[in-house]
Amino acid sequence: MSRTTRRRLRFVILGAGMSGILAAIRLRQAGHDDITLYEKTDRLGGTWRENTYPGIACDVPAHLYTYSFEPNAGWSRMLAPGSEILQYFERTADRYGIRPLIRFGEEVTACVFDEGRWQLQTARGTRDEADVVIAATGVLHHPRMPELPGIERFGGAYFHSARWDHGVPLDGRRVGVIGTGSTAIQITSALSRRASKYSLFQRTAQWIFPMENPAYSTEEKQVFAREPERLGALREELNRMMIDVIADAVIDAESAGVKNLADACLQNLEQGVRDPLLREKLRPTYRAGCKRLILSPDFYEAIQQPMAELVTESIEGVEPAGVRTRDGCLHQLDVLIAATGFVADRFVRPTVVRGRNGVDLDEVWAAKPAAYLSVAIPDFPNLFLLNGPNGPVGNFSLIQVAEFQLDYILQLVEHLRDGSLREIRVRPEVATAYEERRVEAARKTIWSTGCNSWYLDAQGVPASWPWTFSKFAQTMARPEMTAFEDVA
Ligand code: N01
Repeated sequence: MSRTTRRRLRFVILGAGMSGILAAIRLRQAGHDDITLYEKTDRLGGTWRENTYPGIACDVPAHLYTYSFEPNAGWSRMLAPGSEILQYFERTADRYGIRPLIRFGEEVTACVFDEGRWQLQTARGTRDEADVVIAATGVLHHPRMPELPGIERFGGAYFHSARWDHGVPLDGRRVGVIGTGSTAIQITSALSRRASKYSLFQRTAQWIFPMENPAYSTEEKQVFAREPERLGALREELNRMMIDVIADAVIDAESAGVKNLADACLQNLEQGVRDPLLREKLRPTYRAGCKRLILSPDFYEAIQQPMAELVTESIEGVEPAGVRTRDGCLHQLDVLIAATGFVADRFVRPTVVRGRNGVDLDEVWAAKPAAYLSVAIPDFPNLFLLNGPNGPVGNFSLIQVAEFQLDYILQLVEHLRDGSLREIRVRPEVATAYEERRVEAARKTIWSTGCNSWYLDAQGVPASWPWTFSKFAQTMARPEMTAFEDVA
């Protein structure tokens, strides 16, 4: 088909976070011009709009958490703070003219495939149509609240880490945080010196990898701005480090890399915690890397502050004055924060998605969410996911992951544009075989060695890409078109 007779495709992107903005930019660059992003809130930025807790920063080096086509010479630190990251996305969206494509305050509630097109409806009643839908709805998006008997009687302020109430004063107050995931660790580093009493309620101890977080000097930033090749070299170096030291190590529970990680974490614990009793409380009983590895330069210092207390007794309930633990102790608090993570298996849901012949995504995913290469689902033609189910999560930069996935999707979509395919449907048998291989490999990873984490699906299998990063890059470089079928 000649360029002039190519189909003009209409795209709808769900969500204006990191991957939705990426999709809009790259679709435009590929020559598509009929694009709408639906964003349920009034601001872009996804997770970085929602998570504003004290101490928030990315937990991969910021120069990797950057679009490849939009380097940022100005990152202030190795692990840049969340506010800078949000500004980066806003700036990038403006620079590439994406904001006018976004319909803010419009939550897509239904996507129904009918006669070759997706019919969409929003909570406000807007109806729309698209040839292609890209779900860029994020992963860790639905806060998981703990069950706390008596919480309704608590006299202080109570909220989830992703719903931070900035009206609540913290300085000089008694602050309690539930959880020891990446979020709680960052909050602890930021708050344990500010509170008059800081209580960290730990259910499970965490391995902490001692990642330094140096500031970039003004001179360094100037060099990065002047000499893009220096910035490129830094990015490459950080990429290699993250892949070699973490990402490729954790996929083999018996690898030398995993042992090195464990040694570094253990040394950090032994040298970083002075009080032997506290050290034992902080010592995990599962293997390093089994939960998402926590990278922190200063958590152990923060939890050893005079006003900080690590509470390892389990929580019995909440009373007006604070949290009562099983040993009978009342931990009096003014503020209680649930840093208890997210329901990690929702993806595009609760949007109702119906594919061919009325097949309901919620039913297809009843046992667990799955997608071929985490991008495409049988019976849901021309619907693609970014950072969808079982994609890479092992301390990768999700921007890098989304870029690979998007390049893959763009190649698929080319078949619609040039008319060689009318619909892009992944063959069910191919998707099933892929998922079987993935599950088998996932069982050999360090994530599968006996801890509990948000990486595990309902069957206890790690919901992640279980192979090397280079295998991911190779697989996504070019779609295997025999995996797909057209309209029968
Ligand atoms: O959540 P989590 P998170 N009673 O699920 C505990 C990303 N992230 O928000 O281990 C008591 O990891 C739970 O205990 P246990 C990053 O990918 C990125 O911290 O299940 N405790 C655990 O300690 C990260 O992995 C950045 O026993 C309860 C904690 O709460 C992901 O987000 C920054 C409990 C939850 O940990 C999620 O991290 C921060 C209960 N009822 C986070 N329920 C970036 O830099 C749960 N817990 C991009």
